[in-house]
Amino acid sequence: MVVSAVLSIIIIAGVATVVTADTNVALGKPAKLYYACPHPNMTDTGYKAVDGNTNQTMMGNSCFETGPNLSNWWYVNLGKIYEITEVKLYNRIDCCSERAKNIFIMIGNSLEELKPVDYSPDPIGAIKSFFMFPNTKGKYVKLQHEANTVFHLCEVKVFAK
Ligand SMILES: [Ca+2]
Repeated sequence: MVVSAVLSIIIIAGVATVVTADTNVALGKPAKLYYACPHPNMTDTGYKAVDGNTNQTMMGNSCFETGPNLSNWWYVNLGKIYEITEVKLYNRIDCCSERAKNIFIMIGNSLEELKPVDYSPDPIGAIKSFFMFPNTKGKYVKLQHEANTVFHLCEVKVFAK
């Protein structure tokens, strides 16, 4: 009887975890990048990283692309302050994946007070998750790319409580 009761509690706890799973709060939010590639018909493609499409090829019309700058950035305005648990980056995989390196992840309540919370000196591979320390809060998530090349990603998910 006692064992049964304990098992019930564990099962209930498991269900509760699923129900309260962190959600991607970047989806569809305003996103900007430093400098869109001056390709015909391309303007500011920052929104493509929050369009919900995780297609990782440039032909899939799902990826943003900057110019070939010494430094690049991309940011999303989450609309309000969230406790952020994870930032998940989807790299372009049809070409040039190695360009997504030397990326600082910055979080803050405004663009003027961003703080670096993680850094990837190496190429991120196809998909990379960055898990935040507890109580990491912010309204803006910015990626600072210091690789002296084009910066492209196909989706950025920001999970929050
Ligand atoms: Ca996308």
